[in-house]
Amino acid sequence: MRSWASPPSSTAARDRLGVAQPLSLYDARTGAPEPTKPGDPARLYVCGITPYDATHLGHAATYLAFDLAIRAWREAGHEVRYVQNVTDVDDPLLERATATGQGWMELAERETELFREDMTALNMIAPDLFAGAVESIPLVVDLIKRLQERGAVYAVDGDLYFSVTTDPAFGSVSGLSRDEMLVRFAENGGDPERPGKRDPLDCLLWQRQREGEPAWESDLGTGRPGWHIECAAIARHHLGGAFDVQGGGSDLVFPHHEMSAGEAQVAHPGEVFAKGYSHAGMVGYEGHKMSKSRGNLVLVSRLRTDGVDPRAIRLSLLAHHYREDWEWTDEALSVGEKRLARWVDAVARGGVDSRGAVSGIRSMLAGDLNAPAALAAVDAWAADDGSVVDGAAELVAEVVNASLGIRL
Ligand code: 5CA
Ligand code: ZN
Repeated sequence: MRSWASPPSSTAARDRLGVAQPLSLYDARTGAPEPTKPGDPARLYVCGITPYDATHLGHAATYLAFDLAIRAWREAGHEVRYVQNVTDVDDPLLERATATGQGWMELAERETELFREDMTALNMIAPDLFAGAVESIPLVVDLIKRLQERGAVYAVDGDLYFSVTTDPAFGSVSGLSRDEMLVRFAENGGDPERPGKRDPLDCLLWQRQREGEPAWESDLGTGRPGWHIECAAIARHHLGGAFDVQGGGSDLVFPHHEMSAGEAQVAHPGEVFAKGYSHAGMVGYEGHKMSKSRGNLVLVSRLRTDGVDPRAIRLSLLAHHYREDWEWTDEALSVGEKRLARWVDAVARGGVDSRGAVSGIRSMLAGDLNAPAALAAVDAWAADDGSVVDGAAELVAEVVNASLGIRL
């Protein structure tokens, strides 16, 4: 489907400062920051929205984390290929459409368009490929057929399941115990109790048509794709095997990222799905994870309608390390607004020698995207009222634009 217009990619900072340090990212499998060693291009897949209530600040925080990663890779001299999906057919979307008397396609299209507008306003680098689940059904069917050839698929009342025991590496993404997996699976769309399954953790690949639900004809029968296979198929097809980073929020570590990796790896033996698995923390609001199902949302579009500068929203999110779980408050926004005003003012005024500050920003971001430390480096520069050095403010503005995505 159509992506959004990416902000212009500027090489000004790189031209003046040379390439930045290589990017390290925390990897779920090792539980530690690991140096990324991207090929040419660096290949990134980020799990996209299920478009029934877009875009809350939790979504925005997650996409911002990976926007920073792309910027850090670019500053380190890499080209980046970025793929993001849209889960434009799935249970929660269909349920919301039914509950509100809307067509599911119309709902998905409207919320996806709002998401594009929000991402554009927030200056987020656009995916090179923005792939809907519906348009990707042929890829899903092909991947399931490969799994069938490997003996990894069985049917329960016409629904097709992935047999997790066929994946010798199953569990290596999340590192969870089987008991923890069972809990998380039940909480996140899984069906451990369903009679007829070989293993309670086996996950749905293809759901035969249910009355009143959309379905597509295929060699697998008439039905629709399961969730995990959607990302496995889109990522594997458009990025190839062993791509650099699979990203999303930490709510996706299990089952989603574990299952999609397992499915892709069993279908393509000997080839890892992703080289690294990177997750953003959960943004909460009013004591709970911000979520469409709970309805405790602060929407980016609502803040924009209220006249909030999207740069201030971005700065409010950047004030928290991407791996942290944190609570959104009005105070968080006002800190962002004040910081934006101070930075704009400092750049307009001119500033002290900025070479230390800008190398600080780039190295903080290269080290597992430490945005709060990068903001502190700009704060310190902006607060220094020593003698003005020609060109210093322009250099800060270039680096803040290239690395943090804030145009001053
Ligand atoms: N369509 C699937 C992924 S394939 C999905 O999880 N959609 S979503 O709309 O629920 O979430 C979109 C992205 O935002 C996911 O990467 C998810 O991990 C992340 N996300 C959802 N809620 C939050 C939150 N409260 N804080 C941070 N990130 C969140
Ligand atoms: Zn996904």
